[in-house]
Amino acid sequence: MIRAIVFPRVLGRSLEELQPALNLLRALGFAPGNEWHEGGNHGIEMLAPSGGLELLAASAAPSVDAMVEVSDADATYEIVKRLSPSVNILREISDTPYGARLFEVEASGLRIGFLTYARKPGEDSGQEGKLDASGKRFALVVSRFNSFITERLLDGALQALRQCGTSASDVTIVHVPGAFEIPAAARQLAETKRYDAIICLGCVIRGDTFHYEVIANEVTRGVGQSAQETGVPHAFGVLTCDTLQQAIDRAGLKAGNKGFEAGLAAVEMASLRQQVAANSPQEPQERRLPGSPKTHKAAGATEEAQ
Ligand code: INI
Repeated sequence: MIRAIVFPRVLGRSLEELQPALNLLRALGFAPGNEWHEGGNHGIEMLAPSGGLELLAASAAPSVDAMVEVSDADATYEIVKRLSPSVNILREISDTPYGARLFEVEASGLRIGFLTYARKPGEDSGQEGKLDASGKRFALVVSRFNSFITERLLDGALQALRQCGTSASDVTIVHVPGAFEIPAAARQLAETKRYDAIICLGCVIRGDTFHYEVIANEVTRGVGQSAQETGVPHAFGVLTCDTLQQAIDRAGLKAGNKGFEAGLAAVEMASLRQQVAANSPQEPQERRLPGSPKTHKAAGATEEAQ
């Protein structure tokens, strides 16, 4: 009946002293769990999808307090390196004798190892985008309606882009009046083909909005349609909430920051798109002058004017 295990660990006396470790764990996708404050003490759970205890019979204590298995230790290492100097690399990434890729870090006195086990021969986990945004360009469309929420989403998305290696000159920010206007602006940006992904940020609150369903449906449909018809990945960071409290929670407090998640999704999808394109054999393209007839290459096909 065990559902989860949590290791309580004191990393300091104030919340500020936890920040480097919290930033590290958030940057890597740990989800915030319960948070408590009592008698000057604070606890913040950071949760992984699964975990376990490792019991050791050994002559020395382990070099780290926790070991975290990740899907790609090399990509994780790239993210962690950018968090320096608040995070110290204790052991550079390298192969281990037991066939894993491993590195170790320290933040706020907490020592963590990150590792990926090598794949067995013939094991194919499928393609996956990398959280490496270097050299990629992103456009963010942010609605001004409920701006005290959408500006927090924007901060979260920009933080995700920075942590994945995007330079400021590769980021374009466009503001629109409300969520309803997001799809049109996103589409115009996508059609320029200048961006590897578009990040859409907005906030629709049922409590305040008589036509909530109309706007929420339209922005969702419009962003999806723009992604499908332009082929450019669009990340959906538009909050559709029942209450203002829900919106506040999803824009940086209890339930994380959906803008940050949208930023990571944009980076991953931009990378995946590049990988899929690189791995797909290209149809030989015929050069055609504007207005000249289109030709069919299939055997026996006749030439046909467009
Ligand atoms: N726009 C939002 O982004 N969120 C809302 O909650 C909202 N409400 O409450 O109406 C909202 N309305 C404005 C709408 O998106 C358009 O900007 C407006 O209708 C002009 O086209």
